[in-house]
Amino acid sequence: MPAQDFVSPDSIRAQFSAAMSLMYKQEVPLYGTLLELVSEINQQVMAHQPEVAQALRWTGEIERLDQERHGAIRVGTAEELATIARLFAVMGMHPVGYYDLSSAGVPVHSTAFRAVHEQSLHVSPFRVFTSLLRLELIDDPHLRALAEDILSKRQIFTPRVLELIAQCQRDDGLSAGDAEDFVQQALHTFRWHHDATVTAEQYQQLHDQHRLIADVVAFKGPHINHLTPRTLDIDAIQVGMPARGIPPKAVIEGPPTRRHPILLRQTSFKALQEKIAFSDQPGNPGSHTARFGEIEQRGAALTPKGRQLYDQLLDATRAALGGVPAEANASRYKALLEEHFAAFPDDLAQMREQGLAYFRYFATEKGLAARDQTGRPSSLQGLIDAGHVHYEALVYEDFLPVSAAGIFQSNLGDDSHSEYGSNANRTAFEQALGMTVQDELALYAQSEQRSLQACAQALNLATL
Ligand code: OOG
Ligand code: NI
Repeated sequence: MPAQDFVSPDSIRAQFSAAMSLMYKQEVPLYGTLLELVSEINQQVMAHQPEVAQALRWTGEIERLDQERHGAIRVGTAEELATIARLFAVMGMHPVGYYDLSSAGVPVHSTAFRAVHEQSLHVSPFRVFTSLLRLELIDDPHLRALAEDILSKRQIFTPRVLELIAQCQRDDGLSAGDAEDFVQQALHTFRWHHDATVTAEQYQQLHDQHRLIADVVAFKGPHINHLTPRTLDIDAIQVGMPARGIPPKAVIEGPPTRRHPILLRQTSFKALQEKIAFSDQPGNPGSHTARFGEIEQRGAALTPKGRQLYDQLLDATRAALGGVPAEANASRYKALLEEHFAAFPDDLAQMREQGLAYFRYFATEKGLAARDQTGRPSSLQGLIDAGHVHYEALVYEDFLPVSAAGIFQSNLGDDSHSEYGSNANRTAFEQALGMTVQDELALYAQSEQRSLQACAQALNLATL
């Protein structure tokens, strides 16, 4: 088939993201309630804060806002991870970043599968935070062997999806019909399974070691454990959740409230208790808690310098709190966070001048009108000062390890703190994945560079 008859990976991703959202709404009705709340609050923000709406118009994010969401899965073996990578590649999603969660007591390491080019992100920013269980961190050899044995027997992909992945790799694309088929087949991997693959006793053993281990090992597949819409005002969401019957976690993860949001703020509601059937007692249901809801607010992508400042301020906040943020110290944590983050300028011009964030640059009407005039400014700062170039922060497309650990913990229950020490092992993760993960900072830098080039071209300048 000629390549022009293939559907673009971006469009397959958009279809898949919509299909996942529909499936999750049916499986977890509270997710639907959350979507309504988010949409209401987003409309209010756009109506009452025209500068926010205007910024979203410049960057085009206004068009992607409604379809913006991320999900998360946890896989059990290297082979599953490598095949998931091939499945996501069909949709133009590539592994970006390495996250070590072991230091926070969660025996997994992770990456985010997402589109990498701003044009693709514009079509569909759908991302999946994907974690690989680290059985090597479990010190009970009997249990490790049990888990390995159970995992080696399962097949989380349908035969047809495996065929379509291979076909796409061979032909370098899928036709519209095959793409539709692919989306439907791929959905099966992420579905919830009411039937556990283990006996009640095995489930208990896995669960006693760590609830996460039971969640990964005891089921037929890596059910999507949450889908997360993007809000423009997470504080309003946090306050608005209880009235809708959604109990929020105690604190919002990430930076404090700001006029110009940075990185990522997240909150979630507690995981649902769901009935499951064990393999040896189908008539006597047990229960499992895994799936939950989450909301995110995205802000500026930070440069290495900005990120270092963020990490430093967050560490200092936590050190001052002297413990993990929870129900009992939530308001003190919030106050400490605000106090410490006063050192992070809340002003786009300052953030730009100090090299704290990445930006996107646009030629303005005024700049375009003056493009052939002699004597106009030719430096970036000069063009900005003259109103020939406008800039907005690049949106952060990734995740944060400390926040992710907080999200994990909030739905594992506060009682389940485990110790695994710090065990980052990016090489082992990449070996399991079968490829290297991309460096998110390089991606933002490239994106910024492309916008500068486009700007220079539009303004008839050799370079900027
Ligand atoms: C993933 C938790 C992390 C996020 O948004 O930081 C996450 C999980 O619970 O599997 O989704
Ligand atoms: Ni999440």
